[in-house]
Amino acid sequence: MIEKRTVCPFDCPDCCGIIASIENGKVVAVRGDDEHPRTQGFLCRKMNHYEEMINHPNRILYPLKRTGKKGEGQFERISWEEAITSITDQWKKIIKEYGAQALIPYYYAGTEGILQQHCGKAFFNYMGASKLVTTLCSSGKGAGWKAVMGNTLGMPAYKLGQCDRILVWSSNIAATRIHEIPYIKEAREKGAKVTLIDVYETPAAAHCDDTILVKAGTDGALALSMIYVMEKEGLTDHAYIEENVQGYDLLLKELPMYAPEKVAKITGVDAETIRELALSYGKAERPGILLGSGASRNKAGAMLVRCIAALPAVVGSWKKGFGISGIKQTGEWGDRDRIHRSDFAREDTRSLNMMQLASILNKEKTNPPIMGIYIYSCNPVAVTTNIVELRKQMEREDLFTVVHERFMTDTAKYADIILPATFSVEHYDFFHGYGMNSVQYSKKIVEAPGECCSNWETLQRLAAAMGFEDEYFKKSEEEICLEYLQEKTGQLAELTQEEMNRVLEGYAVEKRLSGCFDIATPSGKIELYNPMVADPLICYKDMDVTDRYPLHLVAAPSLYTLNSTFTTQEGLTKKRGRMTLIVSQVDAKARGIEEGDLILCENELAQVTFYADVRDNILPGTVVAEGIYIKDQTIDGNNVNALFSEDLSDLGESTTICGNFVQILRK
Ligand SMILES: Nc1nc2c(c(=O)[nH]1)N[C@H]1C(S)=C(S)[C@@H](COP(=O)(O)OP(=O)(O)OC[C@H]3O[C@@H](n4cnc5c(=O)[nH]c(N)nc54)[C@H](O)[C@@H]3O)O[C@H]1N2
Ligand SMILES: Nc1nc2c(c(=O)[nH]1)N[C@H]1C(S)=C(S)[C@@H](COP(=O)(O)OP(=O)(O)OC[C@H]3O[C@@H](n4cnc5c(=O)[nH]c(N)nc54)[C@H](O)[C@@H]3O)O[C@H]1N2
Ligand SMILES: [Mo]
Repeated sequence: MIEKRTVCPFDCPDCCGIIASIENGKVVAVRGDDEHPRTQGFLCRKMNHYEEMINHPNRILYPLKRTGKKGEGQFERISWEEAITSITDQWKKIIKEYGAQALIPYYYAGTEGILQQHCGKAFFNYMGASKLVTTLCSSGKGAGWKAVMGNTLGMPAYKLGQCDRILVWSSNIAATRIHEIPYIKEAREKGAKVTLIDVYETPAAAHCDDTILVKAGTDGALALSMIYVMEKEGLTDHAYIEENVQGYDLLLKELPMYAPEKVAKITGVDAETIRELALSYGKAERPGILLGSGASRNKAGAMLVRCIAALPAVVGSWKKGFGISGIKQTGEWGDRDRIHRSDFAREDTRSLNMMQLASILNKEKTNPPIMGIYIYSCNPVAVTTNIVELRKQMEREDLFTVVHERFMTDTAKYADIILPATFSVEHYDFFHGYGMNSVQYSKKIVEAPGECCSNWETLQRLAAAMGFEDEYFKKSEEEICLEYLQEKTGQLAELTQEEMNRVLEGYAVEKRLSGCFDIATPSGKIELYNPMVADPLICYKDMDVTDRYPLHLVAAPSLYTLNSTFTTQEGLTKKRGRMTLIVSQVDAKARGIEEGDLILCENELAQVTFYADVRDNILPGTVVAEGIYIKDQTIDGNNVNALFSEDLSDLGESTTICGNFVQILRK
């Protein structure tokens, strides 16, 4: 048996180091890498048995051609040669008849590796296909941050350990940010109080001193009310504001609207709790916020983030490097455009938003119509929105669908041709975690089973058959990775030779940032007033609730799965349990619903059946669905995403999967 170093490829801030045990050319076990600077030998419950996923009997090992109806999942094996010829013949036909923009790639973060995640951009830019706007995750949060802080980096996560007051805001750290927990523990041991602010009491509460439940989407009002109290109590830092903050004078005039008594009605948080929260935050020497993404996934999500971003500005804690973590907290490692190849793109190419896939595929809505889609590293039929309509569009007989996958996902079932994809241990790639400022080269450590092929090598085969002549498409993935890592750009330029040698050997190398950054906005100030955006001054924006659909529906992560990844792992899905909707006792009682009842959750888009999980630790008016259930694991064929619209956030065009409304009734 031999051991090789690798990295967790999945979409999570942590980017854990892994040691894989290999026997007879197969990964037979994995453990955390003790030498990883941050994750230090730890792996989450999902990754402890990565080998089971890699060696799973249901893996797709050969190219497949559809034999049944779209969506049914019946396929037969074909050769790679036949697959490549059928795909490229069809693409050439589409390009001739409709133009290259009738084709679109569709991808997201099945793997976080920089090459394998983004390599399709070079290919489809070269082709001239429609571009995809990739806002499935937290672009609203990013845009809100940018509107206030410009390109300033957030607080590095390790600084949470030095904070004397912490707000874990809209993040289920027990599921999604496990490596922040030791910092929070460290701070608590030194006496810091830690408060969770969420719409329901998640498992993250076990790592906090108390929980404040807030009505979904109203956190902006809560933050502004905290500013109201801190201003009144003399806890704002006027000298800092004078020099570094733009628009506070304008905000002061609006603050009376945000008195705790008024905001209590908006947020469901009582006035006394708001006051206490504000006082403890305002009095802290080193206050820190760990901001997750949930609260930003609604139509006013970027504005909500702008309000929260104002908190460290008005108390002046940024000057000591204490502010907000969980957001843009890593620098760039190298020049990503080496992979994206925007130089291949044509200027007049249209861009289409991935959250609106059902509309994109609707020939009446998109002109020229989309006639071909190439989906890789993403499972849109399970993870995006408006999926009842999406399935209908995916059934279009004249839509040519290629899916590059590892498993027979809900999406792959709609493919005309499926191509078999590799796991991270079977291809070359490089990573840099989004929660920690590190870089790691991930070598191919075992041969792929069957005829599985990596994202890049698959595109190379397609490029050859399309007649793409640029030399770039002839480079091996190992070559691309090594050239990228050895070009001295971004933070790669700051590595010593010794550190670079470690990177090339496959170790993660971390660069610790101080957290004391210059404000990188156009004005050089923190912009509570930003004249470049639609609502220049930060404010609270109301949600449009209707009587018909009075409950705010929130999608939240599960401890046992990662989006739709890991839904193939029987052990994990068993622990995750059946598909439930978390409902408050008040809302349940009002509808005669009891724990475990089958309930129908509905709005204008769909009706979805759940089991009721009735709790007292969620505010009335909000219902929560944890995790993504693939079709076979749902109760009536639909998961929660059937209830989410294609609406986008105010800035950043992000998904609004935490901001739609529903009604529930007992079945
Ligand atoms: N186990 C596991 N780990 C994961 C993932 C997973 O699915 N499972 N997903 C990965 C991905 S893709 C991402 S983007 C990251 C996300 O990780 P984070 O950015 O840390 O965010 P989440 O934990 O997803 O945040 C969701 C939380 O926000 C809460 N929330 C929703 N709306 C509101 C609101 O209006 N106000 C407040 N205060 N809270 C609200 C939800 O109840 C939920 O607890 O995690 C990654 N890690
Ligand atoms: N209800 C609900 N919906 C959500 C969320 C939620 O919490 N709740 N979270 C949202 C968020 S934050 C995100 S980021 C998205 C995530 O949505 P996606 O990016 O679609 O993520 P996954 O569902 O994990 O699916 C990734 C797919 O990529 C495949 N894959 C993995 N590695 C490779 C590879 O190397 N090559 C190829 N070709 N394929 C590969 C996997 O088999 C898997 O089917 O979902 C969003 N949707
Ligand atoms: Mo995400």
